Amino acid sequence: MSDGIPCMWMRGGTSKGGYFLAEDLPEDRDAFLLRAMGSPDPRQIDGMGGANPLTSKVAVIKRSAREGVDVDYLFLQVFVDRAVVSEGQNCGNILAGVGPFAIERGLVTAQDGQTEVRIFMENTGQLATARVETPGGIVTYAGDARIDGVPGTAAPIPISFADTAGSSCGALLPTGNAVEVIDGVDCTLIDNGMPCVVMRASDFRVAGTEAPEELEANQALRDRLEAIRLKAGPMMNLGDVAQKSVPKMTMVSAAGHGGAISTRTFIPHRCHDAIGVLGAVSVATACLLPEGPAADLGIVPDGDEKLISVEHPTGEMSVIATVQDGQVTDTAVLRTARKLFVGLIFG
Ligand code: NQM
Repeated sequence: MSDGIPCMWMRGGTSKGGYFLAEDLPEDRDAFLLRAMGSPDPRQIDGMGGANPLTSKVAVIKRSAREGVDVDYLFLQVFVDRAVVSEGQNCGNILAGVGPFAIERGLVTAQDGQTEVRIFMENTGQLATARVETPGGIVTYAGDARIDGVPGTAAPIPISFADTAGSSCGALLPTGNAVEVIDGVDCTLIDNGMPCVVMRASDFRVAGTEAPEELEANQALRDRLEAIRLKAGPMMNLGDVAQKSVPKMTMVSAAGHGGAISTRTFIPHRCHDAIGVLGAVSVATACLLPEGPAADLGIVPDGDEKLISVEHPTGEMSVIATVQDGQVTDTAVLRTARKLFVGLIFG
């Protein structure tokens, strides 16, 4: 066992994980993180991971050398049951803890009231801006904001994104089409911050409103989704995705609770209890396309600034999309975060 290294454990949005200063991580980073999380093991019993992809996450943060940027954030997905640490996706939930962490670690000077933190997301090369509550120049995690999928309330952390189209796939619609037919299923292959395959739930003979456990227990459904995913990967310029956590597989149906659309998302082998932040941004954007499963089923408001409520198993995620000349230019979401502990972690 190595000497411990400094780590902050945080809930970011509906995810949870370890936040590290880049300079603190050892050279054998991936081996260290696998040991720290307890992977590979479905229970992660020998480590800090929570036996779910959503609680087996890492943020690596450093002061940025880029103009107009405060910090660089690299997201790492530590696989639960495989010895894989992947830089191959971004995470907009863990992102919610990056601003508070950067201030607490002295990388950003807090203002009295609120502090804006400009974050370069290294996985995809884009900028996010988070606003952190800092009364008296000190980060506060307590507040009145509520996000679905997390009990109670916390300080609001609004996050805005610019230029996320084609973050990993090179273009919003990497094949140039709003609809591709894969294995007989209409698919929108889209990337507005997260590569997603958007399909009608009804094409899989499910309602799309089932509990995640029920969908996970449906092996025939999982097999069909994985077969489509493996074909979609190369079409989306992601190459062979057998060992990757993208693209995400989202089945959509008509909204049932006053939102724009209802979703059930495999990420890609577990069904998300909610939906990822950038996953929701990508699905909301799919609702605004001229055609496709989400465009057909989604109900979106008029105007250039659209509030699109993406329903998921534990509530909804509101995405505000700014549209110019028919293109989504900026998006924003509301998240919260909580500091859980600060200490040394052993790998
Ligand atoms: O899409 C889960 C999450 C995510 C990713 C996943 C995320 C995002 O909920 O931006 O936040 O899709 O693997 O943390």
